[in-house]
Amino acid sequence: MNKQFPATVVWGSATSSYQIEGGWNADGKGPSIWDVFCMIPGKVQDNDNGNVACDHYHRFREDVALMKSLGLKAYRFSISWPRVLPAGQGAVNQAGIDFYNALIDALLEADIEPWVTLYHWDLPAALEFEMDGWLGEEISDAFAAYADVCFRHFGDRVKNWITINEAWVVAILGYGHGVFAPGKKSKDLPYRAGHNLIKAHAKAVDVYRKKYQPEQGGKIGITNNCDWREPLTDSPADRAAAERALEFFLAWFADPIYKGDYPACMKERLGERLPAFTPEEQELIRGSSDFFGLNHYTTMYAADATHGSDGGSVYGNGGLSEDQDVNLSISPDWAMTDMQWAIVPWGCRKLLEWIAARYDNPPVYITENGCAFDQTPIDGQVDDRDRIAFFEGYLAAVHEAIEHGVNMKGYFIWSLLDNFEWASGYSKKFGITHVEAGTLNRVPKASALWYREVILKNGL
Ligand code: PNW
Repeated sequence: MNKQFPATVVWGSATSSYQIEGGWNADGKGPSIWDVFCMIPGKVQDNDNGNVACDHYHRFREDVALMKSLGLKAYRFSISWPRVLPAGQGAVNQAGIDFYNALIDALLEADIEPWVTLYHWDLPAALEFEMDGWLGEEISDAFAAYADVCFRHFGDRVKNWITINEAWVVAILGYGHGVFAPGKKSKDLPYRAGHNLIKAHAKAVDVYRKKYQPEQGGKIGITNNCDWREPLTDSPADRAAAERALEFFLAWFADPIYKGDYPACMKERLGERLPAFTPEEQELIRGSSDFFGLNHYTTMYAADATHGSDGGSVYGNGGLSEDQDVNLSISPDWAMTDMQWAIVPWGCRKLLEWIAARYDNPPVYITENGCAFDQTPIDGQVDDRDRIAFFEGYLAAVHEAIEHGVNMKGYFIWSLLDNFEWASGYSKKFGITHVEAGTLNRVPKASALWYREVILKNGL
């Protein structure tokens, strides 16, 4: 990586609470829907669960020391809602507050900027029972009340807030394909869940802006995920299909926030199946993100399927493909990660340029980019050249996007630690640090040391 990035780019790595913390019932924490989902035989590969995970709840000081040794300037983590509010609402668990206070203080002590996600999928199980989770009318207010607790306790030191991580995954994988908690399979529920996720985000931002931002002076936004969709051929039909696929993926959530409403093509195709915002809701939602958070992993070809969709693949696909009339495919020439996600750096550049064009060049933070590869440590060292090649490619693409005028502000590697990869359990390893199952010893991979060089070269 010989290219120089603007000195203002924030360099970090990311994790999420359920994937690394463990301590699933420690010190008063309530159960989350992922705690429960993992108990159901067959939902997660090898019936793995996050009960212990990387034991970060007990070992966070070691992990912060590791981050410091890697030269990270920023660390994105998420707060476990049921650790702070065991029943999802009402009584606060002081031990949960103490844990995040200690983590935030340790990060600041190490000169690492905390980037805090409020919701990375571990919904309090109580709210699944009582409010029907993200399908319930009351859930957005419950989320805003939880966010208020976090701003109040942590906002004096946390200046970068992300409300919701990847509403698309929550809606499509949690309520459409049912492969993630709460495991519902439906053609209509994803759009209802998505609607409530957007409202929850906007209400939390409203609380922050009215009650905390003037005094605390931080930024708040949302992180959405999107793959790139490249037209399979140059035909107008395939080009339109690729555009439609991007609209059903990213504009579903970004259009309401940047333009005040769902994309026209979704409204036309879904009709009554897509809930509508009231004018008051539109007012609250429009402009509700101080930055554009983006998680990006891969690229697929999109072809028009107006005359018959192949239904698409379940995991890592573009949503409910029959609603879009899009067929997705990949090129046999593309290298693949262990997730079977294609490595296509130019797709990242094209996506960044698509976002800049559609949303008037907002400040963009790539809050996740990374790859799963499994390398065995040899003499306590991991030589993960595939991962280094991946980051070389994607960072070069990001650099090109900057040269083309994209307002790129930050880049976070997913992930700091090998961790619990949701329905794939511990079988997929995204970390730049190897965590040995059983012993939980942390070994920085070669990519971590390579990343330190990139940061040193580009840091202030
Ligand atoms: C993201 N898809 O998940 C999450 O934010 C992380 O928690 C996760 O570990 C990481 O990416 C790697 O998977 C995704 O099917 C899960 O397109 C599935 C998809 C995308 C992102």
